[in-house]
Amino acid sequence: KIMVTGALGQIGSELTGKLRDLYGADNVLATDLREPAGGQNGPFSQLDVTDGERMQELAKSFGADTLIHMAALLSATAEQKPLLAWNLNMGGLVNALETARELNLQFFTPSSIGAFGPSTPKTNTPQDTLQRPTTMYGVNKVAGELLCDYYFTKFGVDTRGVRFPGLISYVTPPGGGTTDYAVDIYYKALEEGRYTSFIAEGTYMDMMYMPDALQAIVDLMEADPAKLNHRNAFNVTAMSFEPSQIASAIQKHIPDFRLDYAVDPERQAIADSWPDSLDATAASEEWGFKAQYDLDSMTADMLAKLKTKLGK
Ligand code: VAH
Repeated sequence: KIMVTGALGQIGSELTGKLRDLYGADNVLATDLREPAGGQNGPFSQLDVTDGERMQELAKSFGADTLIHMAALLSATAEQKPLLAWNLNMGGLVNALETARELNLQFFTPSSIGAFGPSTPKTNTPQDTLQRPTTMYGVNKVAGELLCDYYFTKFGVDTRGVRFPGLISYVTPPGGGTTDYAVDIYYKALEEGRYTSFIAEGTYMDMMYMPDALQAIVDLMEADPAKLNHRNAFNVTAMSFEPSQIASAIQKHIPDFRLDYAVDPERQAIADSWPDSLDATAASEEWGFKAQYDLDSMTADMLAKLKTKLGK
C-alpha cells in the first residue's frame, strides 16, 4: 500500500493514476497541500509535508508499506523564495524519511539534473561526479540525495531515487520549473502557432517524456535491491535538446510554427549551471532503465493529446 505526497503536482498527479492502475485504486493514498479540484478515483487526504506528525499518522492509519515523496518547490520558485524552499524541501524530506524509518516503509523521492552545478562535467555527466550546484533547489537536491543515502546506510531504510531531467507532460502543467519552456511550447504551438522562449537558443538540457519518468519510478521501486550499487540518485534521461530543436520537431506537424526568444536571465542562469547531457549507464545496468520516447515520438504524442485536451 503506497502513500504519495505532492500527489497533485506535475509528476504526482500522473504517478498516482499509474500506481492505482497497477496496484489497485484503494491501495494508493494520494496526499497534497491543496484539495483536489476534480474527482479523485481513490483515497485522498490533505497533508502539509512540514507537519511530520500528521504525515506519520496518515501513513500508519492507511497501513502504508511504501512512501513516495514528491512534494517540493521546483528550481525557479526555489530561487525566488530560497528560505521557503529550504524549509519545505528539506523539512518535508526529513519528515518523510522519519516516517519511512519509524514505519519501515520503502521510500522514493526524486533528485534532478539540478543536483549538478557549473563545475560538473557538462556532457555525458557521470553517475558519480562533482556536485556543487549554485541554486537553492540544487542545494536541496544534493542534501536530499545525501540524506536518503544516510537513512539507507544508518537505519536500513530502503531509499531509492532518480535524478530526473526536465519532464514533459500534457496532463498537469508544471509550476515554477526552468525546463517548463519545453512544456509551454507545445501548448502555445496549438493555441497561437508561435512561442517566445525564456531559455536561449543553444541551451541544451536533458529531457524526458512523462510516461518514461513514471515507468522509471515503478521499475526502480520493483528492482532487485541486491543489484543496486547506487541508491540516491540514479541519472536518468531520454534526450537532450535546445529550444530550436524542439521547434523543428513541432514544425514537422505545424509547418507555420514560429519560435522567438525573450530570455529570462534568472531561469537562463539556472539552465546554464546544469549539464547538457547525462550518462544514464548505471540506471540501465543496475535496474534496466530504458526510455521509450525520443523528441519526435514525444512531439507527435504531445500534440495529439493536447489537441484533444484543448479541443483543437
Ligand atoms: C525544474 N522541471 O525545472 C524541474 C526539474 C530538471 C528540472 O528539476 O526545476
